[in-house]
Amino acid sequence: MCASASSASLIRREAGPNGVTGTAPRVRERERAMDDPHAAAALLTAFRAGDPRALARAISRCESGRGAGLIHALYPLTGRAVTVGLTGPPGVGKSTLSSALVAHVRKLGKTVGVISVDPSSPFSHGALLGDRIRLAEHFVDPDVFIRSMASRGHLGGLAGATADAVSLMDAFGKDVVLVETVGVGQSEIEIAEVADTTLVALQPGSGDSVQVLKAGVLEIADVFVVNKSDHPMALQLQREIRSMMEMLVYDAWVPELVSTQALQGKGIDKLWDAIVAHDAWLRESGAIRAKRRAAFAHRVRQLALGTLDARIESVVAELGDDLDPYAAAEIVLERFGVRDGVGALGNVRAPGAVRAHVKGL
Ligand SMILES: Nc1nc2c(ncn2[C@@H]2O[C@H](COP(=O)(O)OP(=O)(O)OP(=O)(O)O)[C@@H](O)[C@H]2O)c(=O)[nH]1
Ligand SMILES: [Mg+2]
Repeated sequence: MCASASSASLIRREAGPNGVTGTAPRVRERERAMDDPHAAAALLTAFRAGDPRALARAISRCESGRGAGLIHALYPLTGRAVTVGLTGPPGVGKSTLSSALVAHVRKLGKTVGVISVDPSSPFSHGALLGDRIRLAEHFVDPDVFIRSMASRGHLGGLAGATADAVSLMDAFGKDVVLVETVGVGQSEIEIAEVADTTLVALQPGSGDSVQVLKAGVLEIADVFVVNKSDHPMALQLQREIRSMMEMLVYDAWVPELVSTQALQGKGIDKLWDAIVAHDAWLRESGAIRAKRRAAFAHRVRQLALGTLDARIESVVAELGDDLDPYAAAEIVLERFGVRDGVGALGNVRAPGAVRAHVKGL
């Protein structure tokens, strides 16, 4: 699990098809060639035949905003994989947990896809490298497909790029798809839109439980993972999470709380059991339909808004300075055929269902 000389060389070798280096000239050349319909058909054929290079190239196409045709062709094959999102603050042990989960799931004979998302900045390439080092032991396993992705620039934002990659891995036939993203603001909320089961990892002695309360993460967690449970404050954090949950009335699924020592592989079996339990509950209760419908709606909205956003920008750029914002917005909307004006729908309502209520409120 740690970075050895051999794992470093593996990372270099793997960086082409699987990795962060999607902009190499050879890749760009291949992408251009893909605009040729014969090449697109060949990619689909290779994908359907189970060639992992075709999966890597398909994800690259989606990342560069040219994946509509692929998703169109492959979407009917999706919906089978167990999809798991893993979020939490930097350094909590997400990649170590991912690696341990992959090892566990492989022992059960299942194939796995891992997506580690860099939600934001050019500064966190270090984090991506760290992810790759921790996952390096799995690079040689042909039944584990690992992909790092920076999602800026995708039409559908973080969720869009990641959702495409999840769809592709699912369609490719991976039994389990695991998405790791650093919990910074919006990204941890969005992860709940791309995976059926969301794990929120926290670490002792860091004030994490307060962050959970603040950021609305409580809403999205299907399983809380207290990692680094070898830390002396681990029990304290478990108590804090439990007492936070006691303040709520859950409509249906009550999040499970699992403690792990990812580095030593401890508690990983319990964590997998909790994932399976949640997945089974989703399917048996029928909740999976509503969940997937909401995820679908989110994805469509993001794609549509991403397209509109770019067009709105150019209309706004043409407007004079003498307009107030409402009048300006009316003009913009008219350009897109919306004649009822701003606020025709009344107050904007946040989409999505509320899963839990604070007791007594
Ligand atoms: N003591 C202890 N350390 C752990 C445990 N799990 C992971 N670590 C260490 O915590 C550090 C961060 O682990 P990562 O897996 O890189 O954490 P991450 O959440 O993926 O980090 P980012 O991707 O940078 O956000 C590493 O030094 C791990 O070895 C654990 O159970 N106990
Ligand atoms: Mg990581």
